[in-house]
Amino acid sequence: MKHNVISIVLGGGRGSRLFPLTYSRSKPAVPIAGKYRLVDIPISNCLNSGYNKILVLTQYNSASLNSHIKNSYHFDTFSKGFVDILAAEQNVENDQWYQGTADAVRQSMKHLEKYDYDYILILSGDQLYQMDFREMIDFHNKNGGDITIATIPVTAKDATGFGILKSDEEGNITSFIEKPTEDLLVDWKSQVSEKSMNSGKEYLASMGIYVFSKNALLKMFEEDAGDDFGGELIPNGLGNYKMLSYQFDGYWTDIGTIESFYEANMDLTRELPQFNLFSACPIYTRARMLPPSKVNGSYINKAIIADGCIILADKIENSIIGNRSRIQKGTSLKNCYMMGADYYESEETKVGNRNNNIPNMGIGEYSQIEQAILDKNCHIGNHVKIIGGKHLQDGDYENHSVKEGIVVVKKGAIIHDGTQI
Ligand code: ADQ
Ligand code: ADP
Repeated sequence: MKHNVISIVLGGGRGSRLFPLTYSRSKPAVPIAGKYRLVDIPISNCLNSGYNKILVLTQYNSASLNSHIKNSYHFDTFSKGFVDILAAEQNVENDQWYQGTADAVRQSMKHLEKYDYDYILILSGDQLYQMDFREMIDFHNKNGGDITIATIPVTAKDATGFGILKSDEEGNITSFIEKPTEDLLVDWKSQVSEKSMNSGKEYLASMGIYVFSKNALLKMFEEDAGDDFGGELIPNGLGNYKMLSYQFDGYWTDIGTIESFYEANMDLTRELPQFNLFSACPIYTRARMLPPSKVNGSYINKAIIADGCIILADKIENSIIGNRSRIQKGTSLKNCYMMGADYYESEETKVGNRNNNIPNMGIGEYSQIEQAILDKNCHIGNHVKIIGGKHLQDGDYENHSVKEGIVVVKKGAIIHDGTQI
């Protein structure tokens, strides 16, 4: 059945947990898997589900997000499709930025008035998964829901980071608690499949993916001035609205922190990754017209190599090499996500680099890099050694940060010959 849906992607607050990747760009613009941006995931899920009216809410607008959306998502005039960015704006009635997820949606409602829709699909901007939202909205419709929350079984360890709920046999949500502390957890186990139970996943978590019937959402906003869905509107609304749990059993992961972002990217390099990039439902992104990548004399294993790269490296293992990366001879990379570059340096620029003692963009000769994320446009010299791991202390330095043992080299950083991290 065809539903009239508007999708709202919550593009993120300050994105401080992804710092320094979000230092100069908004969270939805963070590059993932060598050639995509975080925002491409929820947008592609919407498009693959047949929903092409999409708003991306972001706390601050950035040139890179704008240009990415503008260059990636084109619709023909007859489809009425769009992907628009709504950045938090100060205006006469409101001098505050979005205070939370519900507040962000509430403030955007005025922009929706001009559209005809029955359902609002609210999505997080920092999750990796593939989901057919049509099935979720069919479920919502068939069961007469006011609100449907996509849910997934998680372990006790993970449960404290999510909204946890219980539902009856028909899927009606009977109780909900946002990010319960460990001591509260005992009371929150749910009936889950045998497979989930065997892997210790006995708690039903909200995936932060919501379907609202239009009138239910408008009424909720009238009745509840709260700023957050998970913290306020959902638990407060229990009993007054028909809230349903829609259990999802595919791969889903939150990528809001450096550690989870890194793990999700590294997972893609496995022989059989949990997230399928090679599916009939494509992840859309910007078509860049780059040349195919070129590799000379390298040993490459379990790696994803994006477009436009020139690789002379000695060895690349369990790594993602992003667009336009250049890696010189003798260098080895292991467990790395190199985001690549936004442009190629001209011969003139390279002469300038040499005169100023700056390594060219990319990675130089005989360097060794392990357990690291290299943001775009890095200049890493010869004989550089960057070895991430738990032996490193978390911290933020001029050219890099360390989080949970993962070294993040900042965008455009200049790492001189012989540097050791
Ligand atoms: P969290 O992910 O912790 O929990 P939150 O930080 O509110 O919730 O973020 C939800 C999404 O909205 C993220 O994509 C975030 O970047 C974005 N977002 C947050 N504030 C925003 C703002 N002011 N403007 C625009 N976007 C904003 C939520 C639910 C839990 C659920 C988890 C699942 O509250 O119940 O379990 O998602 O990940
Ligand atoms: P990020 O991916 O880090 O968010 P942006 O998307 O803001 O970065 O930057 C990418 C865009 O900027 C690309 O379109 C690229 O062509 C352009 N760009 C950035 N720096 C340069 C430069 N020094 N010379 C030419 N183009 C550049």
